[in-house]
Amino acid sequence: MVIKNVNLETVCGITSTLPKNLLPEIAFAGKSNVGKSSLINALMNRKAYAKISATPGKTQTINFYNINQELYLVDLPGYGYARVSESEKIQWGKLIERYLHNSGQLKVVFLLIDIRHDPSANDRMMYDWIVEQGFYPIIIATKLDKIKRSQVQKHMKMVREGLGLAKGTKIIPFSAQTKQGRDEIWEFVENELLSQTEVE
Ligand SMILES: Nc1nc2c(ncn2[C@@H]2O[C@H](COP(=O)(O)OP(=O)(O)OP(=O)(O)O)[C@@H](O)[C@H]2O)c(=O)[nH]1
Ligand SMILES: [Mg+2]
Repeated sequence: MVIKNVNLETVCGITSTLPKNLLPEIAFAGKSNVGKSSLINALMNRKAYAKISATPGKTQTINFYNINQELYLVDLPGYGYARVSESEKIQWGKLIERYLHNSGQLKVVFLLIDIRHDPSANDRMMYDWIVEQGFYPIIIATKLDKIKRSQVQKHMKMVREGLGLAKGTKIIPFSAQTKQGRDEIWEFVENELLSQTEVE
């Protein structure tokens, strides 16, 4: 994908009306601090257009990035962030659910998992939730640069088994630092959009 322009077009909080976009949407879900915003920056070839932070809970809204007037990359709020109130967590959950349930343009959902760690109960819940909404999530195993190359296969297996992935579910290892996996993600998105247009 050649990035000509990017624009943070819509920001939705818990009380916002979600936009009725006409362009296809590609969403990124995952626990707080897993690297969603960093991945979106890498995909957009921008250093820090999407706000990233070492403090979890940075993205508390659904952010729609318009790419080339062709599609949207959608940054979802991170879950599992300890330092917010229970009621706030529930409201974010409802916002994400409302989005997954109502977007007519959502074509691909990526679920990000930190390659270093066993998926958590929240990760499994998110995976099941996405599947229940009728999507086939693609897993992105983030922070690939943090483990030794010799450990990659073992960790991918841990992620696959920890989430109880449906057979054939794709896992793409990715590093925002080295950009490894970036081209594969764009290739997947472009192929998916092409094939879905053909079916319609
Ligand atoms: N080494 C390394 N660090 C990463 C990578 N991706 C993200 N990080 C770091 O992890 C931290 C969190 O990254 P974010 O992109 O803000 O994570 P997020 O998922 O958007 O977090 P929330 O907005 O809180 O949900 C930052 O300090 C990033 O620099 C990666 O691939 N490699
Ligand atoms: Mg973020």
